Amino acid sequence: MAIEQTLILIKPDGLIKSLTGNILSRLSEAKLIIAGAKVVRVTRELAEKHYEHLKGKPFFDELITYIMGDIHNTRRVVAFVYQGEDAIKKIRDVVGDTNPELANPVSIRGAYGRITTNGVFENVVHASSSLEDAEKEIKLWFNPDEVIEDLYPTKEVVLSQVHTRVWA
Ligand code: IDP
Ligand code: MG
Repeated sequence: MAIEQTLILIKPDGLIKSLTGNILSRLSEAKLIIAGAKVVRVTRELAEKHYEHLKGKPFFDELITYIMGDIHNTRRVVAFVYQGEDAIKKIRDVVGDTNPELANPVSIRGAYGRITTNGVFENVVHASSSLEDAEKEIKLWFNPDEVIEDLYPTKEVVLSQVHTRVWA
């Protein structure tokens, strides 16, 4: 079976419910390696790119508000790249169905997710659902140097006049 990589996000509800440790323990059942990890401030632009396939759905605006952290007052998610054999399916199995009420009760979403009165599925984590989605999502959330493996082709560019912050 092929080595794959997949993007996992601990969504704002997972963070404020203090579920990070539990979620990582459950994900470790898939016996994969972590190739990248970081805390990300979620801008509207990032949120809308991540969920662009859902534009036009009745829950889209609420979903963007949710992933940006505006509902839970925490504008951050924790992002991981997991890598290993059959990673996408293995992680999706541990994560469970999109709808937390239909998800297997022992899956992460089944155990910790809920449907809000606004109808948003607050399902605690995101996990890529196909190879194509994984590539698109990992490239969106991580720069090549933030992932410890060479996952996709890169190119070198010379940047001039780049303004960046350094420690004072
Ligand atoms: P996935 O996260 O299982 O891959 P997607 O269809 O890609 O599911 O949807 C992205 C996210 O949008 C879901 O995780 C969930 O938070 C939300 N969502 C999806 N479908 C619905 C719905 O029918 N009602 C409310 N929220 C939904
Ligand atoms: Mg999806």
